[in-house]
Amino acid sequence: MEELQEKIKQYQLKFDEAAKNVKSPNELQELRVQFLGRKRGYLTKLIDSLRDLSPEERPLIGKEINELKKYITSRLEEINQNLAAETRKTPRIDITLPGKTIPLGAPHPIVKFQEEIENIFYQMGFSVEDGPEIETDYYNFEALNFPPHHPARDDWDTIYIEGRDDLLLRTHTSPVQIRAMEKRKPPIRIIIPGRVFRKETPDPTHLPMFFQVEGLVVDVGITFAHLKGTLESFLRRLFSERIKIRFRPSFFPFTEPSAEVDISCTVCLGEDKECRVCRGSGWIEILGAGMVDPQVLKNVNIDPEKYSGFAFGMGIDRTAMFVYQISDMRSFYENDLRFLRQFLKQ
Ligand code: 2U9
Repeated sequence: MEELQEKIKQYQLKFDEAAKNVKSPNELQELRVQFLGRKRGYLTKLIDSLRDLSPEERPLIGKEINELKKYITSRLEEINQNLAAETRKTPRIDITLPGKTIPLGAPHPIVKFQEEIENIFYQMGFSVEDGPEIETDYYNFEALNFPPHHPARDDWDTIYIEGRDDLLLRTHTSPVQIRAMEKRKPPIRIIIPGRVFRKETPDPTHLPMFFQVEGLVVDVGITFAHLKGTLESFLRRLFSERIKIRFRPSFFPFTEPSAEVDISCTVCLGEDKECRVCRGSGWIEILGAGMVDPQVLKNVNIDPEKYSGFAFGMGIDRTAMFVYQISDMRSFYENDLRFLRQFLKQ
């Protein structure tokens, strides 16, 4: 009987020792089977050996075995709880699961299109400049030969800064060319893409903020032929070698003579009288341009007797609408991912 009591003690010690090293539910299960297993568990063996005891001794040892069993059962449960809490703290990672896609941003279609334009001019020897979006009346109008209070200003529906009648949101990127000519002497060959602002109610073809690209070339002996050649090669690179190009006389305060540039409709090739893009005319108006007015050169201290220049302007959003056949300019600014994602693989 003493021998059996000693064995019970030994098993308890053995259990405590083994319990310390349990680190996983699997190990816990092994321990459970080792001690409480129905067939070969240590406790089952102890119970079997009760047979060798006298009927007086049996209840005594039986009780001790039962207590050990209760002890082991409650310790196993305790360890089980601890392991579960541990797993909640450090969740196991299933490395066989497919990875989560991290959504990546992408350049806006207008930005991509602007970069395409920049690249073409860059390869023709132009550099890209930028300047302030908030401007003074002088840089936005006066230096560009808009006389004060002249009705021509009304065509540029200007947004003024409240309480500051000298400050406005630039209506075109032209003030940047004025600033560039103030800083540097010719030769000048620059383009200026950027945001411009006009007091407009949004509709499919007008927005109070849109993008423009303007260009300026000033040097000795620049003629209208340079203007034509530069714009023709730009337009053929941007659209297609096969387009037709025509120049129509026009008027801008800052250029003389001035022209508007049309390209043949890239959608119907002039063959669809009902074409939504060119409205059946076969032509799309794409650029404004002209020879820099001598007065504008004088305003920045460049001698118009020695130097001449040409300039041009184009709406980036408006042109992107033709290229991608978008019927409402507002689509570019609504941040609808279904719209934006269509440009991802262009
Ligand atoms: C300087 C001298 C001349 C820039 C020019 C245009 C013609 C033009 C419009 C195109 C569509 C604006 O976005 S739009 O509404 N622009 O037609 N812009 S010549 O001429 C300049 C600029 C700066 C110093």
